[in-house]
Amino acid sequence: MAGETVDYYPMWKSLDMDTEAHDGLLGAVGQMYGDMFLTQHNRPKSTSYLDNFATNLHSGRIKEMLDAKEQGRIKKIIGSFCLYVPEEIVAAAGGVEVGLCAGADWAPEEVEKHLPRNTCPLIKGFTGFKLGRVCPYIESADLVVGENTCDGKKKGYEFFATQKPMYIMDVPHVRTDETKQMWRNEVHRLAERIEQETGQKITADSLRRAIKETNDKRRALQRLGRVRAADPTPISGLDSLLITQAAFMDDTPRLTAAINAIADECEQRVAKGEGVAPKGAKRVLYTGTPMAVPNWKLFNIIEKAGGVVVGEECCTGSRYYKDLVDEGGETVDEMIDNVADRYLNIHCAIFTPNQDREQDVIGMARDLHADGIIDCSLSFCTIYEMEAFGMEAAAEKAGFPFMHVTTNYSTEDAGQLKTRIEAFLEMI
Ligand code: BJ8
Repeated sequence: MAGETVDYYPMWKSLDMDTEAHDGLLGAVGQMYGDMFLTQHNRPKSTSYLDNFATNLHSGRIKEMLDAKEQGRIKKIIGSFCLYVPEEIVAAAGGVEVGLCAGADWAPEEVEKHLPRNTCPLIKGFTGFKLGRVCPYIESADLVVGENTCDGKKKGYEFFATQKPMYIMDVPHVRTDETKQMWRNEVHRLAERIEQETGQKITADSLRRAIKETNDKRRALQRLGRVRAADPTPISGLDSLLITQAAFMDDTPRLTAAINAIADECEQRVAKGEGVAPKGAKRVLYTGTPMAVPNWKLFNIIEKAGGVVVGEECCTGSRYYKDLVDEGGETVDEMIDNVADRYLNIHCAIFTPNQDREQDVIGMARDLHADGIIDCSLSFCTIYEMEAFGMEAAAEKAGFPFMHVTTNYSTEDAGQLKTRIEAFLEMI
C-alpha cells in the first residue's frame, strides 16, 4: 500500500515507527484488500476513490496532515477511538481528529505484558499498534482523547496514557436531564482542552463552519445509506463499510464530495436496475461492535457467500451519520450545547437502558428490506454480548431471522463463520 512515487520512509522514520514491521503490516493489509475488495464484481466505478484512499492510508494521508501542520493550516492532530469524541469541536479549534488504528492484532506478546489476555481485540489492537510502533496515526497524534465508555477501554487507557499524552472524557451511561447537563459541561471542557492544545480559540464562525462541514459529510452518508434499500443494491456492504471507516481518517470536504459522487452513481444504477449483487440476493443488516480498518472479515464472508450487507447499525455505520448537529445556534456556547446534544443520542451499549438501539435496528431492517439480521460482538465485549439477547427477542418479535456471532481479529474462525453464515443465508 506504500505510494509509488514518493519515498515515505523518511516520514515514517521521523515518527519513530518500526518501518520493517510496518512494511509487513502494509504487505498483509494490501494483500487482504486485493483479495476482499478488488475481487468484487460490478462495483460502482466511483469506488476507485476508495482504492486510492486505501493506498494512501498510511502514506499520502499522513503526509498531507503533517504538511498541513507544518504550513500552519492545521494546528494539531487529535486521535480518538470512539464516536463520542466530537470532531466538530476539534475542527473548530484548528485541529483535525482522526480515528486511530485498532482493527487488527499486533504484537500480542507485548500487549499481554500490560493487559489481560481476555481483553477485547479492539483494545488489544490499539495497544499493540502503539507498542509495535506501526500506526502512523497514533504516532502523529499530538493528543489522544479517550472516554470512559466500556470498562476495558477505561482501564486500557490507563496504560495507553503511559505511552501517549491523553485526555479522557467522562461519558454518562444513562440519559437524564442531569446527565444531559453533565455531558454538555464535559463537551465544553473538551473544547477548552483542545483550544489549549491548538492555541486557537473556537469562534462562532469556526464552529458554525465545522458543524456544517461535518453535517455535510453525514448528509452524504445518509444519502448513500438510502440507496442501499434498492434491490439489487447498487453498492456492497464492504465498500459501504470502508466509506464510513474513511470518515474517521480522510479529509472531510474531499471525502464528502467523493461520497456524493458515489451516491450519484448509485442512484443512476438503481434507476437502471444495476446492482453489485444479483436481484434477490439475501439482504443482511449488520448490527454490533464497530469495525475498525482492516477488520473486513465478516462482511467479506457474508458477501462472498452470496449475501449482501445492506446496512450497518454500529459506530462504523449508521450511528456515525444518522443524526446531525442542529445548525441553529448563534453563540459558541449554544453551538457547543447543540454538538453535545447530538452526541448524547448515540445508542451505544454503554448506556442503560438502551432499547433505542433495538428500535434503530428494526427500523433499519424494515427500511432497507433486510431478509435477516446478523449481530456481532468482538470477543470479551460484555455489553454487546449482553444486548444480543434483547436484540434477538426484538428481531423475533418484528419477524426478522437473527444470528449472533462472537468473533475476533484472527482468521482462525473464518471457516466456521463461513459455514454458519452460509446456513443462515440459506435459511432466510
Ligand atoms: S460509542 S461502541 S466506539 S464505546 S468492542 S472497546 S465497547 S469491549 S468500541 Fe465503542 Fe464508542 Fe460505544 Fe462506539 Fe469496549 Fe466492546 Fe471492545 Fe468497544
